[in-house]
Amino acid sequence: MSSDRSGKPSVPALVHDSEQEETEQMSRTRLTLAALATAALAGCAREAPVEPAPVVGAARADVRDAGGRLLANASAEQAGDRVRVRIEAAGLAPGSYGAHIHAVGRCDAPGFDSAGPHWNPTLRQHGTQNPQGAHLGDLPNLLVGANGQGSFEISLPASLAGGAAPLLDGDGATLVIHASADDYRTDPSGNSGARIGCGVFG
Ligand SMILES: [Cu+2]
Repeated sequence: MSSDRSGKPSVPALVHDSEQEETEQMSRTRLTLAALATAALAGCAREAPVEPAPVVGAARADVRDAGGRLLANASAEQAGDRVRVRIEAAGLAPGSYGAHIHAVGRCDAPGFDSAGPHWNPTLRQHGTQNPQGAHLGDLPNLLVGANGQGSFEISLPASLAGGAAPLLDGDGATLVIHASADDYRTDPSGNSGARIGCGVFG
């Protein structure tokens, strides 16, 4: 392929570009026509049909202690190209707790070692304040107030299902809560202590 001085491919690429543009223009036109047809149909109906939001997946996890007592509810939802994770305390004493997505969907009490390490498909170290971090499964600490309430929501650049490294891969995933706060920098677990609660995403 020939190149101009800037190093960019010249003639063949231009031909290709214009062909591509034509194709894109045609599909844009088709989309516009389809949208107009839909709008026209909607206008005729007594009630305009509401286009349902695409269901792309959601998972939940009940985080329980070794005795089976509920500590928190967690959810993970695909929203565009991100996964939105929510956690809400439901039976934790006031305090700050490390919370992570762990790589294996299995919660064997009492130690929950079966949940494996943090979910880390990008092979980083632990912690958002670690220059080599962070794990994709690293989450903010769950802060529980005097009234027992606490929650957070975070959006991760990840896939719930499908793609190269989905959250719900063959061996699943868990939400683990630790005894202490995560310092956001110490590999591999932020000095967050024992695993006191675990819930399998499903
Ligand atoms: Cu953890």
